Amino acid sequence: MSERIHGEEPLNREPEIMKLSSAFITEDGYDRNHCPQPATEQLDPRTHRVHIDGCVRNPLALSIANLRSDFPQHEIVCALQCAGNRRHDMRTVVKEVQGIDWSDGAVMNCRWRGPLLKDILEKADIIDLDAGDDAHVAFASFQVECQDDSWYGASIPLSRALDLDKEVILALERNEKPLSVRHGYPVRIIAPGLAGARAVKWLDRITVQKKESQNHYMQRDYKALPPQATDSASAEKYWSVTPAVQEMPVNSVISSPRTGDTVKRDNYGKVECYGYALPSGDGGPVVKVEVSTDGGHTWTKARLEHHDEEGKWTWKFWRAKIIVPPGQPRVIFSRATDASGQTQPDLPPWNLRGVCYNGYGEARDLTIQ
Ligand SMILES: Nc1nc2c(c(=O)[nH]1)N[C@H]1C(S)=C(S)[C@@H](COP(=O)(O)O)O[C@H]1N2
Ligand SMILES: [Mo]
Repeated sequence: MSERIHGEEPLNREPEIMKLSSAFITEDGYDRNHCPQPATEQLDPRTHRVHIDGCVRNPLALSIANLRSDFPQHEIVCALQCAGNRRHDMRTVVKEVQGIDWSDGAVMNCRWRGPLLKDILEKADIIDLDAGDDAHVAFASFQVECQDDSWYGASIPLSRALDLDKEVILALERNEKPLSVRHGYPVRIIAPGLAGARAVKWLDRITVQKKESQNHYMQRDYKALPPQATDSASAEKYWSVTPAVQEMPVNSVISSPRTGDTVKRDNYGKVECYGYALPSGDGGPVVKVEVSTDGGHTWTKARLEHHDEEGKWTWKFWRAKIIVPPGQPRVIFSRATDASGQTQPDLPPWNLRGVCYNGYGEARDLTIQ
């Protein structure tokens, strides 16, 4: 097995799942782009500015040096995942969906470092918006034209941006090195627990405003449309009334064995399986993963691997040795539960864009020897 390249221009790829599941901190992370990557020369850290504007008394234009030196640096370890992760499962288990055929590698668990968005907004001095839950902080990158819009943008609720516990940062570093161009150099948003689509790369502008970002990728993509939206035409009337995906759901994946594999049992008649699990929004950490070999009737607890850097926002590796009778086709399911009590359903509602799929992790069509 190898990495899966879904497209070169723009670059969309996911690493090979066993490799991805072999290190707690991900070096080779997936790439998800709605636009070509900006040219490296274009991203000059000496001239790059992040503008802070909108409903603020003190608009700012911050250089990379400002972001690094004028604010305390905050480090978090968190998973970043595309809302389209596991779309392949929704397509094959339920029915056809629109979008890149992501398997389960559109996620990375990394160490990110940079100033807190909260500190920057405080310096910009927010004016009382009087907009309640509609108040949003919008992020924009104007560096390159996107496929469905001329720029890339997203927004998150202002309340989340100002909540210290939510740890939203302007990341300058990934895994103790400056961001690579691929992952958003010189600065990107990292909003733990939220869909990757909100983690705007090559960040140019932060705007405090009374409504969501009006960018295409906030308004007409990354939404779990109701099942009545079955094609692009019938989806039309639902886009404006369906909420944008923000928090990601609890999830788990079986990294080994994989669907279609032939597996030899050990001397005790057992098969070893392992994978990763992800908490819901800010409901982490994952506290339990179970596996089933009888279609979900009975479950066995998997062992959760401890890692020194684990926390509320990180993924969790799990491992189990389970008795599976010889023969085929055999199926193994996994099911994660997080600290907030959220548990994976067997099947979430189907949605046209195949986002937020979190049905049981699965390995099907196994031949057990
Ligand atoms: N400027 C910009 N930011 C972006 C995107 C993009 O296309 N352009 N893609 C978003 C999506 S949908 C995801 S899932 C993550 C992917 O981040 P990565 O490429 O570092 O894995 O970036 C987000 N930020
Ligand atoms: Mo994404």
